[in-house]
Amino acid sequence: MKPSELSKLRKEMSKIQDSKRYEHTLAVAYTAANLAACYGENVNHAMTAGMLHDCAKCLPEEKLLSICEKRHIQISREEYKKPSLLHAKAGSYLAGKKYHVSDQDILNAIHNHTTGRPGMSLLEKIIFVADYMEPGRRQAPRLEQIRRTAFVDLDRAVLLILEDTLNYLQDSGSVIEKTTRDTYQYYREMLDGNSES
Ligand code: DGI
Ligand code: FE
Ligand code: FE
Repeated sequence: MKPSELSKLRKEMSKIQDSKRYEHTLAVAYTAANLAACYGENVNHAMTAGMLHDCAKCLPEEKLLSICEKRHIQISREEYKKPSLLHAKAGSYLAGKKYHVSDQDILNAIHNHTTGRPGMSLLEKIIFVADYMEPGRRQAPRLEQIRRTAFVDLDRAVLLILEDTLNYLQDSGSVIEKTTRDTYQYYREMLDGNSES
């Protein structure tokens, strides 16, 4: 994706997203670009994935379900209960189909940006972390610590985010997708050993 194509994507997103979501999109793209520069990832790929990660966020739930059903994208029990989670998978599909992204790593970064996945690539981790820490986010606990950690230990930042997300979801009684738990377990075992279950 050339810089000129990136500016096309920006225009597209400004058309389909409300202003708050569009601000978030730009902030994720630039935060991801900075993390990419820090860790030696392709900055252009990071910008593209950041720009498109929420391209399906403004679609109604029925549309998210119908895109996934039609394209035989697997839908879990939790996703049927909370179809908004599907904006990541549907967004990845649209990034390829509608926005002509062919790089599989970019498509995966969009696909996995909400739940993460065990063994994420560098780009996937960058998008996962950028989505959570972009400057417009205000309400999360440990945000300052996570923002600092992101530039020195990306895996640790992923773990802190998953820990806080799971706590939040548990406290609010939300359905929790298995992948979110599996991703947390994976990074906890990787970083802190597997002494606890
Ligand atoms: O689309 P965004 O709001 O920018 O961010 P996102 O795609 O990471 O979605 C954020 C929400 O997703 C956040 O409130 C946490 C939630 N989330 C992540 N994993 C799960 C989840 N929500 C439920 N119900 N279950 C999960 O496993
Ligand atoms: Fe999202
Ligand atoms: Fe987002």
